[in-house]
Amino acid sequence: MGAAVQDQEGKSFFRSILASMEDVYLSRNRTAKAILELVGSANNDQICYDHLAFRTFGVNGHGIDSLARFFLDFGYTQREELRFPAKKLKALWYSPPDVPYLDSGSRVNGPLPRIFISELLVDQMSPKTQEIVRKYTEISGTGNKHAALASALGSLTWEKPKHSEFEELARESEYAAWTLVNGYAVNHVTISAHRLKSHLRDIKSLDRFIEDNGFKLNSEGGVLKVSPDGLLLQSSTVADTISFQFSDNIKDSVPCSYIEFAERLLLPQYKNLPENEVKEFHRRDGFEVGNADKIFESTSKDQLSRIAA
Ligand code: OOG
Ligand code: NI
Repeated sequence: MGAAVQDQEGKSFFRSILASMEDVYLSRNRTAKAILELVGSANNDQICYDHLAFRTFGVNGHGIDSLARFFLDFGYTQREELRFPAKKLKALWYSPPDVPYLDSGSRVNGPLPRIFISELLVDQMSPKTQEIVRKYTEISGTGNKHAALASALGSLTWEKPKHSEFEELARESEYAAWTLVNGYAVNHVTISAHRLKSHLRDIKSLDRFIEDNGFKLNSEGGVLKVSPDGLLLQSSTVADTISFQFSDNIKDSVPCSYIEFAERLLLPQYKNLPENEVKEFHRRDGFEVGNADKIFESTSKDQLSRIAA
């Protein structure tokens, strides 16, 4: 890890930034906040983040690289690319450096999360969508160089759009509309189910617990998303909405963020390992296009309207 700089609480500079990104996320997303408290109270407050996810506009340096640079500077390693042709998206994920953490460390002070960053393939969008996206990324200027800072502050690096521009984007790509109003804000954090200590470590129990407490899960393709190898299990809530003041003075609710759950099962070669010897690297790593494709829908109108109903 590059910077060993410690803040007054002895937390590394890098973790302080993660903590600010998390603060923004918790302040805007009451469902995520409530679920973290609920799961935390059932688990001695021991929650590990499997990954954090971000969305970007893949145009003129505002895409994945703009935010990835920050994580690479702090020791992260770029891993596989994922493609979503129908959604016109591309994603990359990054694995964390092997750094010490307190055994009692939870969330941003626990094991460092993987990072999942996606981008809209802007060149493949309609002329109208391109025009709007290019307008705001141009207004941003060199804002792309400060993506991590924008995320930690919860600021857009461009001006607020007009309501009609948001609607125009939403017709072609809900991802584009989401990114226009949320910018580099954390799209979701993911609770590592298998690292929980209670019975909730089984993702099916965790999903039931969440639903029994009155929260709606993203039902796209079934609540539980399972990778073809059967080893990566994921589910997520439906995004919260926030009231957004557009530049033309129209106020409307827009989707913000959601929370995800992931259980990574043991790789076949380690499946007989005694439980107390199991480390994260013995488990299925990475992401899965088929799962991710459905998790993206956590911010979609379809899923949001199920909540309102
Ligand atoms: C990301 C959706 C994919 C995963 O873990 O596969 C994902 C997004 O909604 O931006 O989170
Ligand atoms: Ni995710």
